Amino acid sequence: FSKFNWEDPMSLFTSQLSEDEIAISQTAHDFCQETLQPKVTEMYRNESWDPTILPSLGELGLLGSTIEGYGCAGVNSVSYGLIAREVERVDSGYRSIMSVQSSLVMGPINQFGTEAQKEKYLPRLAKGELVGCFGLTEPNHGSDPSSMETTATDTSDGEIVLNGSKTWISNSPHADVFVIWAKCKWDNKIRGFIVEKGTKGLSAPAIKNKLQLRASVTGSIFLEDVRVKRDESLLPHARPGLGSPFECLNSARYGISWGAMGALEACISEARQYALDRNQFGRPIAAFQLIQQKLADASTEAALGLMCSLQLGRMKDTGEWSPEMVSLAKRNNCNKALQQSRSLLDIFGGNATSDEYHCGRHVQNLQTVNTYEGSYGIHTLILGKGITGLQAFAN
Ligand code: TGC
Ligand code: FAD
Repeated sequence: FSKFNWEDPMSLFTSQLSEDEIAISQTAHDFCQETLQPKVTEMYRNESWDPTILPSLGELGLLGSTIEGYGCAGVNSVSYGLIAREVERVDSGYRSIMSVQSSLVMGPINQFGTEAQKEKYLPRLAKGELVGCFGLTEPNHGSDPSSMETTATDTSDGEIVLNGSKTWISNSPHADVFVIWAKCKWDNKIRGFIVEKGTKGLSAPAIKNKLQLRASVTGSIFLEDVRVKRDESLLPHARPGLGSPFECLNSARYGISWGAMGALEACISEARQYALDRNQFGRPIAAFQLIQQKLADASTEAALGLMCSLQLGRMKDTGEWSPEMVSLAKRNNCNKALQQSRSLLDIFGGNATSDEYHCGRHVQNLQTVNTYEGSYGIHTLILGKGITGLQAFAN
């Protein structure tokens, strides 16, 4: 028998990854632990934005990493997942900063943009010189973006006028490049537009005093008669309708399925060490059965969740995946990470209250992670539709 390794219970990482994937994972791990981990508590306390994070991720080739060319690394989907796992091992908010830039901004520009748009934006987004954000959610329309109220009007002189508002938008207060989804007045179909910071009528104030994801800045987007040039702004290769924004979400949701497991692994590691170090009744609390059950349950869910994400990544890399598989992985892994990290938090007793320990911060963050990019309930219904053929979202 090979020796049991609690950090890799099913030997996934020693037996299932290529040398390149292990090297990318290790690079991301070292950077995240050496550079991001020491500053996360302070950033979470102050809800601050660190302008060095995206450039340093860019320097290592970790932004838009699956894109070929334009200064991007061109790695496979499994590697992208491994990067998300390492970033979220530190904080879900950092992973948000990274995955919005990669999957939700560089992704649509690469997939649906013109050559000129790709050359203009992708190399600088890949370096982290430009910050991107993705505006789909609106104050009155979150789970149901098809009812969005933001509009695009064609002025027939080559310009588009955008009006509306978006809310809960990661990175927006610091964004240089806004990918905005709007309903076009000429055919009532949703299309994507690139809007640059500084365009008249565009503003993106921060939403302050969040209880979760405080290390990632989140904001609104207001568009008041924002005029853009149609050939510079419209993403022309996006299929009119919701299919194109959902394609971006498929990639981000897949990354989140890995990331949530990274956050849970961080909680397991910290709770295990705490339980070994903390004595009550003359013994380490790790020796008590109730504590061991929590660690066993959490380790089992992390191992199963990682196997699921790895299989999905392999299917993405061979093109044999489906959006329902993404929903299964996103739904399961986020929810299991939330439940199990919450259970592990009990191990810290009163110290669960202190931000000296990271588990409580992960629990807070995972509430959001279980909600954005399609809530647990919405992914339940996507799977329900896949299983029965009947949609239950609306009448
Ligand atoms: P429905 O009629 O089912 O579909 C509309 C069109 O979209 C196509 N489609 C997809 N295409 C690709 N991938 C998918 N996963 C797709 N799902 C649907 C579909 O084929 C159809 O195409 P067509 O050509 O026939 O028009 O759509 P619906 O309006 O009934 O909505 C269904 C529902 C509820 C599943 C959907 O609206 C949904 O997923 N809601 C959740 C919204 C959401 O996830 N928002 C995320 C906002 S971004 C974000 O949260 C970023 S946080 C990032 C971070 O910080 O990490
Ligand atoms: P609602 O849609 O109002 O849902 C409320 C509850 O009702 C949920 O539990 C939901 O599951 C349930 N529900 C809704 N419809 C149904 C139904 N048919 N059947 C059963 N239950 C249902 N959006 C972006 O566009 N870009 C971003 O960068 C972004 N970043 C975010 C960052 C943070 C920190 C947060 C909190 C959110 C972010 N979002 C972003 C928005 C996020 O995607 C939405 O919050 C999410 O999609 C849920 O929408 P909602 O908040 O409007 O909730």
